[in-house]
Formats: sequence, structure tokens, C-alpha cells
Amino acid sequence: SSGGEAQIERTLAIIKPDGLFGNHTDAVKKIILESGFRILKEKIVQLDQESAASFYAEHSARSFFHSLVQYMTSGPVLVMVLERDDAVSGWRTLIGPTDAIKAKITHPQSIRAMCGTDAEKNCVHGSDSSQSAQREISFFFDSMPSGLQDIEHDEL
Ligand code: RTP
Ligand code: MG
Repeated sequence: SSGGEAQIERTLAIIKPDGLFGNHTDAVKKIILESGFRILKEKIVQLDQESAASFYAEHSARSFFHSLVQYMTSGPVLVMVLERDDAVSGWRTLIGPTDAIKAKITHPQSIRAMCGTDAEKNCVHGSDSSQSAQREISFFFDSMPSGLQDIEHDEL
């Protein structure tokens, strides 16, 4: 539409291995629901090296890529499809800056400040654009085999 009104949108959220290991799932989900998102789908997945590398393929030339793949495969992740007005930017705002150490200073109310550790172990993921969200939702919910625990909420 052209009126500048809010758009119902979907984004992909992930609670990363440090978030699950650290028992932050309930606190993160509480923030998600209190912020007006609906959780349309969720599943727990253990990524292998190939799928983690494919998910973060845009970073394959970066110095931190190998470490990122090791981190993302170090345990299960909880993947969720969130829906709300302006879901992509709204979720990115809630999670805060990539580097959790900086987030604790500049965005102390953010999710990464609450449950992240450093520039890598930052507890959560959020799609960075509507196009990324479509690719990432399809990556987990169309092309990947079902998760260890799959929940399809009845809204869909
Ligand atoms: P994400 O994709 O996971 O939501 O994070 P982001 O957009 O805030 O950050 P991005 O640049 O896409 O980086 C992806 C993930 O790579 C790890 N990272 N490590 N050691 C480092 O300097 C470094 N930089 C990034 C983080 O886990 C980051 O979330
Ligand atoms: Mg990113």
C-alpha cells in the first residue's frame, strides 16, 4: 500500500544455542508475546555444519564464519515465525545490537543485553529485511526436515 500505514509482516526469530542452554527461552518468549507478536510456528532444530553454513552463507568470507558455524551447531536452536505489524524491524529493535557487550551499555533493555555474552554469543537471531525473512522462513519450514519438536499454532 502507499499510505505509510503499518504492514502485517512475518520474520524469523531464533533462540541460539547459548539462549537455550542458558534457560532464556521463557523470558524471550514472554517479551515476544508482550510485544504483540504472534508465534505462528516454532520448532527445535539441531543444525549440522552444512545447514548452519548455508543459513549464514552471506558471511562465508568473513573471518568469524568458521567460529559462527561452530557456535550455531554447538546445541539445538529454537526457530520461530513471528507475525506483527512491522515484524522485521520491530524484532530487530527488540533484540538490540549484534555485540552483546555493547548492547549491555547502549541498549540495556534489549534481549541481547539480557541474555547475550559477546559479539558472537548473542542469544538470538532476527531477519534483517523482508526478503531475508522470506528466505529464512522457507529455509527452516519448507526445505528442512521437521524439527526435534514441531509446533504449528492454529492461526495458520
Ligand atoms: P543475526 O544475523 O544472527 O541476527 O545477527 P546480526 O544480523 O545482528 O549480525 P550479522 O552481522 O548478521 O552476524 C551474524 C552472526 O555472526 C556472529 N558474529 N560474530 N565475532 C564477530 O565479530 C562476529 N560478528 C558477528 C554473531 O553471532 C552474529 O549474530
Ligand atoms: Mg544478520
